[in-house]
Amino acid sequence: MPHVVTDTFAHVMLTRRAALSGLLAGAVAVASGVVIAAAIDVVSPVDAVGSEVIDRSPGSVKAWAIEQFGTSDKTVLRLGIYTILVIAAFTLGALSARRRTIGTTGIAAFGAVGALAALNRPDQGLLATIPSVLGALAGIAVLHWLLRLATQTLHSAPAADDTAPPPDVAPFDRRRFLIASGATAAAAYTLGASGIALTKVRLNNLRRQASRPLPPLDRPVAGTPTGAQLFDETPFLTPNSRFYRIDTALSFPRATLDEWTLTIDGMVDRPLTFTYDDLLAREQVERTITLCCVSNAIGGPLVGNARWQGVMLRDLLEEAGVRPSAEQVFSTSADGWTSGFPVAAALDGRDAMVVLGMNGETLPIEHGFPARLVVPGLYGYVSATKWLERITLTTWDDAGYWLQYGWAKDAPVKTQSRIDVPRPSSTIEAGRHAVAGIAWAQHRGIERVEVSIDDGPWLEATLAVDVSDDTWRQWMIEWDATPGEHTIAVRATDKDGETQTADRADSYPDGATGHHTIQLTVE
Ligand SMILES: Nc1nc2c(c(=O)[nH]1)N[C@H]1C(S)=C(S)[C@@H](COP(=O)(O)O)O[C@H]1N2
Ligand SMILES: [Mo]
Repeated sequence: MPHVVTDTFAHVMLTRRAALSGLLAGAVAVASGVVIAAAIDVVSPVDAVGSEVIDRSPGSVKAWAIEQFGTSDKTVLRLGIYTILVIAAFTLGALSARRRTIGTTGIAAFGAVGALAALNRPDQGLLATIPSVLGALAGIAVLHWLLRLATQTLHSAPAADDTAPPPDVAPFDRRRFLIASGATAAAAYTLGASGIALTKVRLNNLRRQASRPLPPLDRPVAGTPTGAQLFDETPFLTPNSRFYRIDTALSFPRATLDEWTLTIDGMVDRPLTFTYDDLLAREQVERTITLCCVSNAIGGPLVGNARWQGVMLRDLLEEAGVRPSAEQVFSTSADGWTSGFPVAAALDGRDAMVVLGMNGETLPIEHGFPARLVVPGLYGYVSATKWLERITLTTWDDAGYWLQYGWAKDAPVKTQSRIDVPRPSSTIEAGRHAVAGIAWAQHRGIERVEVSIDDGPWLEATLAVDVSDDTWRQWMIEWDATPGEHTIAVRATDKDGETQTADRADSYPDGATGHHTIQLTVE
């Protein structure tokens, strides 16, 4: 029955063309969304969905993603979303070979998801649904157009005269379909590339604003004080480009300097609002403070040390007049992220700051331009709000972003230490070697660091100059390495006399514990 074979073959070919049509329609939809979003300066549908995924996924998943992928977590998320979109577009296209409504409904559903996600973002409005809606419409139109060209009448074999194609269905024209597909791919590519280019323009505009130099300091701090740097691998001051970045923002919040203000409100006598220039006009101070992430695994990279320039938070709070009933300093970012810490931490004399500059430069966008908070001794998730817009004095009834996922309300940083040299799992030559690293216990300070080799006695390491209780301290010890496999462990003691516990705990819910331990081979 050659007829049936032809039919089946024709069906397979049709399904393939339909799948390709779906893929191309999906590409046009997504690329249109990106370019329209960039043109009208709203969040792109993919980023909106990504942000919703971040906010809606369980706390354990989020913590896992940060621990697994660290600062690449966003790239991984985007790749995930694009993979799902490709598979969905392909499948919807293939299914549309038989029923067009499947493709129409499918693309419309994706458009609806994008629109709802955008609408749900704290800093976005109705306008943000337009890229999803127009993108979906473009996708549906392209899908129908390509499917019409892809359709081959199955019984167009010359013998079957009585099943000749109905007059409105032209026989399949391979050349036309290929040209149309190629043109669609080119269009999707052009749209996507324009979207990326427009997004870059926006980013460059932001960067230009963030490159405005800060006023000079009366008393700048010494960059790296003599004796603070014991080894080269980890600089005492982490350059901005190497400073870890952790946040939930897929694209930078849309704030321009002329519109930006910082408001202090809630349980205060006088609510205050500052413009960027207001803050710059105030006395500028600079402090070196180590910032770390609660998600940092033992030995992990989510810690950095920088010189922060800005104004003291307590000065602003005193001007506003904090009411005695206020319990929490609750802050909100331009993208709706929140954090909060006890009022005491802002007023107990520690250098809690509204930060405008980092390591002598205007605060980079990645780290919170125009302004952010930095509070020595507290993890970033309860205190270090970037793209800061509002500081509200309130009670504990308000819960910051991560508290909703079960992370601790009370989050002082835990005393930690890390071995940076030699590298874990490396192979080194027998002989004398420096074992070195960093230790931090912000607001309490580092008193002592000890190293144990192959579970031997704890040997006291040499400490770098004590710059301040709020900064990390480098440490170093000489080791006569003998051939074989070795284990090196480190532990620190803070100035309260508290020594790091050996008990291993995950970072959830208030920071990891345990001794950083490395294995290496000596030849
Ligand atoms: N707006 C905003 N601020 C934020 C976050 C965020 O997700 N959004 N993450 C916090 C967390 S968890 C940490 S550890 C620090 C990290 O600051 P950095 O990226 O400048 O290193 O920023 C804090 N500030
Ligand atoms: Mo964090």
